[in-house]
Amino acid sequence: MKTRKPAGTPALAGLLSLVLLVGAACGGGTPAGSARIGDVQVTNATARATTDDVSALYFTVDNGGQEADALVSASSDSATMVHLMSTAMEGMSMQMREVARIEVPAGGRVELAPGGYHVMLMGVARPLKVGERIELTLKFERAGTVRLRVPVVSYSGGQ
Ligand SMILES: [Cu+2]
Repeated sequence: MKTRKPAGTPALAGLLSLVLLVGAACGGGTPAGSARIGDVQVTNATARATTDDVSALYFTVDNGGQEADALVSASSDSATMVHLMSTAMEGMSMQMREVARIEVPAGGRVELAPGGYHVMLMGVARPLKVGERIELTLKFERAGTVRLRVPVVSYSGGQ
């Protein structure tokens, strides 16, 4: 059973949500490597420090909505080419393939991680060093486009 709130409460709640919205827009409450758009939450984004002009980005996507969504493209001003890719064993070797979309089920989670899905950067203009942050824009089919700042970290092992 829902109880009726006192008359003054809705206005106060509205004001509070407005304050939260402004805070989020200024990036005040959003940690690096995280962003939210609609029902989609991106967390723990990291970019691989470079030794050449190639890098990979990894992050977690949670879909809190009732409808399936999908990551359909990514872009960054740090690289000339940005692709969605999967890594999988094919025969005896690990193969990377470009994918058109990465599905995020309703109420579900997808992890982009070494050895699996990742966002590949090619033609990285200048070396990405540990501790700096790069800009990343992600486009989701339903939720829309979100921009985040991604910390560069050191990884060992394959992409
Ligand atoms: Cu790749």
